[in-house]
Amino acid sequence: MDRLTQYAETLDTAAIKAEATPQITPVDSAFTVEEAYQVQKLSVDRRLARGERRIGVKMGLTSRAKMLQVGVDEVAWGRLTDAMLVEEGSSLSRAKYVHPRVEPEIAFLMKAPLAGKVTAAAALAAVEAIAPAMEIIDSRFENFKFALEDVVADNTSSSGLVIGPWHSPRQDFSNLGVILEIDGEVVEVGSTAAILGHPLRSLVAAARLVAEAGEQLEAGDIVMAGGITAAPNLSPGQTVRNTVQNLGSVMFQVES
Ligand code: OOG
Ligand code: MG
Repeated sequence: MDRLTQYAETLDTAAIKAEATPQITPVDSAFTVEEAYQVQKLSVDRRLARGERRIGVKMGLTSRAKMLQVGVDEVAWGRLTDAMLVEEGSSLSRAKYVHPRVEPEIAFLMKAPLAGKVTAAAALAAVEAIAPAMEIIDSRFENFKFALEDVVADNTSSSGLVIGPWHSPRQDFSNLGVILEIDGEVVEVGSTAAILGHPLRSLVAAARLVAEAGEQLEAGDIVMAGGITAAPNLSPGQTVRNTVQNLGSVMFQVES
């Protein structure tokens, strides 16, 4: 088995078992970002071979707050499958994760394919709807510590997503207030402007990055725009809610 296939298997198994695995880059200094994206694809292909279905992509590290929290300052993307969907208003089990965190985000629903170098106007024209959302991220690496290559190989820590009510994108969503609450207490506040200055820039970047991998955004795809604030840890018993100005809110609970 070649080393990239080996990394993909290790990361996929770590996710299934909810057990942390050592970082790759400290022992393989030649590991490149390009190879890391190959590992990501190999690992998600294992999920698809088990019957999971591709539902879209996620952008990561699109805000200063996120870049600072994990010490990686380059935008990255990952692949989403139906098994990662957490029903809005439902409970997830803490035991299925290594060390989960939650990010307030917004999501795009695509109505047309999009790929390559596109303008913001073209990206907007391909959007059916926008929604308040949360991503549950769970690095498979020990201590939630990684370099860019590691986190890309690990499908950018993707673990779950919760989507709130869909709204028309024919509104100004460039600077909407965002409030993340845990058990009714405000733990993070921000603005959709934290996402690269405008969330549409994240969609433009997604179209370019997936095209570099020979893929495209499809009609019906969900695109997660990226965390707006730093991501707090999740623990059993919590009720977590993200409220986005004009878009309403989205919530889930954490069980043991
Ligand atoms: C990497 C994934 C970051 C986001 O929205 O910025 C991400 C991580 O923090 O583990 O999903
Ligand atoms: Mg995210």
